[in-house]
Amino acid sequence: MKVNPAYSTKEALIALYNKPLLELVFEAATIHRQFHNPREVQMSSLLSIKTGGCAEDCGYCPQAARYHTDVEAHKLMTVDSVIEQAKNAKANGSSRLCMGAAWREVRDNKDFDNVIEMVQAVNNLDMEVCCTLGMMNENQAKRLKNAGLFAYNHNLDTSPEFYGDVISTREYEDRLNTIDNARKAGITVCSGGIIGMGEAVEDRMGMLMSYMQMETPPNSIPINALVAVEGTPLENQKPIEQWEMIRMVATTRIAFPEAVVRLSAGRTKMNMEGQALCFMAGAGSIFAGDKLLTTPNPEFNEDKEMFEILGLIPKAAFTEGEKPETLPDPIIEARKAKEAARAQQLEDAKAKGFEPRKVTVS
Ligand code: SAM
Ligand code: DTB
Ligand code: SF4
Repeated sequence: MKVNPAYSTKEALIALYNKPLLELVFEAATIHRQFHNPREVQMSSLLSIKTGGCAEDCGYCPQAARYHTDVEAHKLMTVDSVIEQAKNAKANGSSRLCMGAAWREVRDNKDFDNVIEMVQAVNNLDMEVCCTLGMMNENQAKRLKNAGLFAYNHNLDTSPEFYGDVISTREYEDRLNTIDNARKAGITVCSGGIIGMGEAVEDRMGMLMSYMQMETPPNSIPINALVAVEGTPLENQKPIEQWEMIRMVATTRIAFPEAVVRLSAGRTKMNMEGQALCFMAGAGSIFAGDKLLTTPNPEFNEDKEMFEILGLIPKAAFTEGEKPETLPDPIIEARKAKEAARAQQLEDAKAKGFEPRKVTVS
């Protein structure tokens, strides 16, 4: 049951969301137990591989170049430092690494070649690899899939009606197309949204309706509470009550029984009891580690303690799908062959007594 036929209209979802809280949590917990092991929670670590300087105008985002936030822009990380961070995340219990880039879209350039190498390397560590790189076309999706990408994160964020109040530099349709491209390439889809941006409950349910109308709804649905960052247009947005987060998680759980619901940004503002109710209501994943992309998140140790108290266990990698095979990437292979040929030419020249010219810089 990919979607719950009892809640396939916006009206039905709104009525569900507004049910007495404990009734809602009970219904969600019941569904959760039919489709998932309620003790298992996936720990996924986020890594911002390219930070800030983004051309888009997403009103919530501290990485948009046009807003004056404290985020320092950084160019793409090296493959080696990504591997180091991935090993650290794995050692702390994470079974998935989600690499995020502050890009409007993927471009076919050296940076993307490097991302392909990162995906290959992290897949070789037996971690589920997820990327969130902005818009991408079908060919780019295929390249990522061949590199061993397990999931692509691309959020619709809110309803089609409210979208234009938050973002003007791209359309809802663009987001839907990228999600389609990931699907066509055989990559699992992680797509959800943010609550607390000033939207109405109708918009929250409108977003769920967009997922309901997909031929295949997302495999995982992250629910983020807005992290209101100084300098962004949403900096003064009133923080949501944690009850709203619990309602959103529970409603998503009931509407999409097979999906993994992710309790995502906003956990630093929740207490353990609030998070416990989210797990009860069907949250099956968290972002782990002291940083999301650019903003704080609970430390690994805090979450370890919470897992112990609540009797939760970290979920192993590839329980929801097979490990993708990493195939050779023709572009990277061609580049390596060219580099090897050049090195060989240099060796041959040296063997013939040729010394490369020394350049002295005064
Ligand atoms: N640039 C790519 C894109 O927009 O798809 C990938 C990175 S972007 C930061 C990934 C997601 O992070 C956004 O779609 C949004 O849902 C979430 N996000 C960004 N800033 C946030 C904030 N301040 N609070 C909560 N979620 C946020
Ligand atoms: C998602 O839905 N939430 C994550 C992940 N997918 C990429 C990102 C949250 C970002 C919060 C703001 C920040 O740290 O910059
Ligand atoms: Fe750029 Fe993504 Fe932030 Fe939008 S959410 S400004 S696309 S990094």
